[in-house]
Amino acid sequence: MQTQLAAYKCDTNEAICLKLVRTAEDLVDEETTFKPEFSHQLFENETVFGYKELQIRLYYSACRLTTLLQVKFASTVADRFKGIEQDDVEGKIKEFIPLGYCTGADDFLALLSKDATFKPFGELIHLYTQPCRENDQEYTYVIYKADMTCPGFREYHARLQTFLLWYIETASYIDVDDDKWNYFLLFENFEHDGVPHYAIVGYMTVYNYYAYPDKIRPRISQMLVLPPFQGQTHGAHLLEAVHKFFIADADVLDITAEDPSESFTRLRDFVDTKMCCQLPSFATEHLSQGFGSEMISEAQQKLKINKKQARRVYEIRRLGVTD
Ligand code: CO6
Repeated sequence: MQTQLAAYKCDTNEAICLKLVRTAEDLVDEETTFKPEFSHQLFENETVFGYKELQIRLYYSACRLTTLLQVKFASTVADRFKGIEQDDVEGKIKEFIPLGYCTGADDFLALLSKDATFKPFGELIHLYTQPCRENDQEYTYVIYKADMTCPGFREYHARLQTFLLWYIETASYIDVDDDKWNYFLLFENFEHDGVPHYAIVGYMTVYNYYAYPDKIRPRISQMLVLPPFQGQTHGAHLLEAVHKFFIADADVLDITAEDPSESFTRLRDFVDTKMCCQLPSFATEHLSQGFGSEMISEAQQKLKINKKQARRVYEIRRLGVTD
């Protein structure tokens, strides 16, 4: 009996299928599916009980993030063993995603055409182009700074933040009524049927902490580049653009990060080192003289990088020039 029941145990990291849908074909294309890294915030031990061949489809339109939720399976434990119930998968997911999602593919596809009229929220702060890995075509990427006063952004953010659960181990939803939050969103600008579209690539939330006596210390709280776009330098572009946005603000003392993960630390080291390379005090000829006060003050004043991080950059630069 125990082994028969064990066959109804499902790994939720495998069962959950995520997608960013641009065209109707994407809906049935296995190649566009990606999986969570974590699902423990919803499912204890990242498992659910009671299904065979469970597939939890959580698909989003690439621009508006119109959502489709479908729970598919071959059979349930109740079909075979009377009196034993399966876990309520849909009920659990419903607790975490905003209302208004579709459950039928036809409804979802009918709404997909609305992606053509989607425009990013807020103000454009940076733009860059990059060749696409697959077809070598140049793509344009835009970074916008949004806030909760932008019409529709509150609802859009509620859909966007659902991705955090799958990729940041300790992620939690933020209090969007607190106006000290800054939102930076990165989109890929592509053409479909001659119409420009803006597909979400990633985003960052930054909280404006107070710094004595009259300054702000922005703290990066959440950063996510969606899996289909990871490892293509978009994270570096987003982090550098946000950093430069705050450098230009005279009220900002320095920029910090909340509980940085290993991958974020690597990214920040790369971006900070790249920026510090442009400072005279970090020039190769000064590195042999050790970590000096000139480095600390230049990094602080020109780049709003604090002493501890400036020291890390120095170590990285020093290592880079050591035979
Ligand atoms: N040349 C050489 N190397 C580069 C370049 C260039 N031009 N640009 C970036 N890089 C390096 C960079 O240092 C990274 O090094 P490795 O990881 O050792 O390969 C790497 O290339 C990737 O950089 P990329 O810009 O491609 O990063 P990505 O777009 O994938 O974004 C990420 C990084 C961590 C944001 C993303 O992978 C992600 O969203 N992961 C899941 C969620 C997550 O872990 N978020 C961070 C946790 S939240 O810590 C947190 C403090 C808060 C914000």
